[in-house]
Amino acid sequence: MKNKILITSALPYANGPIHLGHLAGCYLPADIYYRYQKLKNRDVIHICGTDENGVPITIEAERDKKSPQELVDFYYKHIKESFERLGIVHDNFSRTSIPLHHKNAQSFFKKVNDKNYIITKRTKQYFCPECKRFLADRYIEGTCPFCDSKEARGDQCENCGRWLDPENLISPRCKICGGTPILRETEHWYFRLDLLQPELEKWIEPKKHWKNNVKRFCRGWFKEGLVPRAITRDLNWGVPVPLEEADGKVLYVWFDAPIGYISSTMEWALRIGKPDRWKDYWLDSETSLVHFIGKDNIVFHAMVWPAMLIAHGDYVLPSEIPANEFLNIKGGKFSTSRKRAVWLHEFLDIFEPDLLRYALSVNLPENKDTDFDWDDFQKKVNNELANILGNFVNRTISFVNRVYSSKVPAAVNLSAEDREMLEYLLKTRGVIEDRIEAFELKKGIKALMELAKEANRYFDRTKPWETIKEDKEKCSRTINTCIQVVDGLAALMEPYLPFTSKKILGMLDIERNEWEKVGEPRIPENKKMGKIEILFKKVDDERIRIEKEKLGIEEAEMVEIISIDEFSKVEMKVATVESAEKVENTQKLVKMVVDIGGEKRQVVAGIAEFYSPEELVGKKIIVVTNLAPAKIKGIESNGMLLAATKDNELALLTIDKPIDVGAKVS
Ligand code: B3M
Ligand code: ZN
Repeated sequence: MKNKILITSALPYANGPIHLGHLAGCYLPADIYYRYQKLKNRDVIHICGTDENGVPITIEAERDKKSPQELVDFYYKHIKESFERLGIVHDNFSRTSIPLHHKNAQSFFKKVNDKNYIITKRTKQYFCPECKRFLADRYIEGTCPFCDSKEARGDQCENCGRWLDPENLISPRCKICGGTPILRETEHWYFRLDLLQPELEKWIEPKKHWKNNVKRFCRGWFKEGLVPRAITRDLNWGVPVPLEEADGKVLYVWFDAPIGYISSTMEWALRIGKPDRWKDYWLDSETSLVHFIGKDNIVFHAMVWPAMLIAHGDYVLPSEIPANEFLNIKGGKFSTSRKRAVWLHEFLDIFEPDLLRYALSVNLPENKDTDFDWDDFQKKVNNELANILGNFVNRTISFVNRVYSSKVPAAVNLSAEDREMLEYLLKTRGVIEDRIEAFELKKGIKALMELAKEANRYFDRTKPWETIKEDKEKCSRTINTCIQVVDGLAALMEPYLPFTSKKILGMLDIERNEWEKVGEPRIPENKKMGKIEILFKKVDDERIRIEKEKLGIEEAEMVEIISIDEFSKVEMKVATVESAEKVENTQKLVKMVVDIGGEKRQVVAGIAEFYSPEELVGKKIIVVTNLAPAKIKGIESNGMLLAATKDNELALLTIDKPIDVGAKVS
């Protein structure tokens, strides 16, 4: 890792509040990474701001019956405050509607234009006869030509992530009136991605360690061959195209938005009274530029933006693009436009910020989509934060208060056991460092929780409540060791749980954490403790019930509609169970051999609590036969049987009149 780090997180559109999906996608990971780098005393800044231009804003403004300016003013403030409440720290949180950004984006465009990376094309564009206007990207919806999603927008399909041109859509419709648009001639400016493909490929080639989702995307695009893309729009809101002949046109929002990273850094430099400071990052090839984004932004950050930077020529290119998958809410996608979400500001009206930071950190969609679930949230808070982490800190400090009049006892003659505990602390620091540097933040927080578990075990094993009577010296060094671990935990949790970390520092009466000292006994003998506090209040069932009910209304609407084509990809057949046995050392699993008609398959299923092996043999059941084989507890399962479940009941699907084994189900 280079020593100078410029962290950005995707600029959220100022068209709605922040929800948990946004946070898990990039804002929380960026903050964890930033706080960690700060603790390591690196030269690092975190830059963000709201994305306030383009169609995403005008559409929402029309819907809300507000002017675009009113809308962005409202959400800029709203988003900034929500981030602050969650403890997300930005060195600068800017907006792309400010004059500085307009000027900067225009000069970027001009330079790229002067270098002949931009051409004009007269093309036909959709015009709505009903609304009497050209329909810029998101004003058109239709069917995605790649994945068949019915709700693809004119600029991008949210379902498959492809970047689209409005003309690509099948059965286009006007988003304002629902009518069918017609094609009319207009002129637009196109960015020559085609010219930049060779250099882009060369640039991406060595990024071997990048996540698969990013590399896969790029490979796909290169294979198809890049083509010039329109970077202007017929719209009256956004950054005007800085050319006389482009009256009434603005830059496409995805052209100006990433330039916003530079503008925000410039604004920061001005604000701190060192107007040239931004150059130290953007103009120095020694800067590590790290873009935290969600997977729907990959194409713009890993292809279009680097191509823009190469074309421009002055600035550093991204070093890292950690792109997370999606956090779903019980199987459905969070979405601002569809108003189905758990909103950050509402969450924080009820719960402490660190509860959310923890629940999201241990469940980050780093390599695959994950789910947010209220029951799971409750378990994480009560069973992990409160019962493990909170418990250890609390039992240690209350012991000091009760037995040692709130003063840290001495650590004389540490035993092997005590030293092992401190070594475990030091080792955990190393693990967390390695994981965070590798953008595996989830593993970092898990290592922290393991440390808290180990610390509780150490406390239980050394039994200070007994040794205080029998072996006072042992008791004293045990508690001293525990205090050092509490201090170490405070430092190691700071990137993830900054509010809790601060509370612990208060309880230890210590000014600040020192990352590099974690593992050394930093808290001196006789140090007087501060005021003790409860770290985590448990979340009760009633609260969870209320939250689930709030979502429950929306849950019904959440059933995803799929096409017949998607459904017919699933091959199901009638099968008979030839033999069945319980899988040893498991409660639920049964291993079966089933005949699916001329072929025998081994299938493992979690039905032991509902059917005995004897009951199963001879039964005719329905099996999905074209699933990729899976290993369940190390045993290969090559098929999935169908069953209905509700409230702890399970019934296998079968046929209601005789038919041959192997018959297809559809
Ligand atoms: N505003 C998209 C989004 O919020 C877009 C990101 C811009 S990053 C330069 O998902
Ligand atoms: Zn699509």
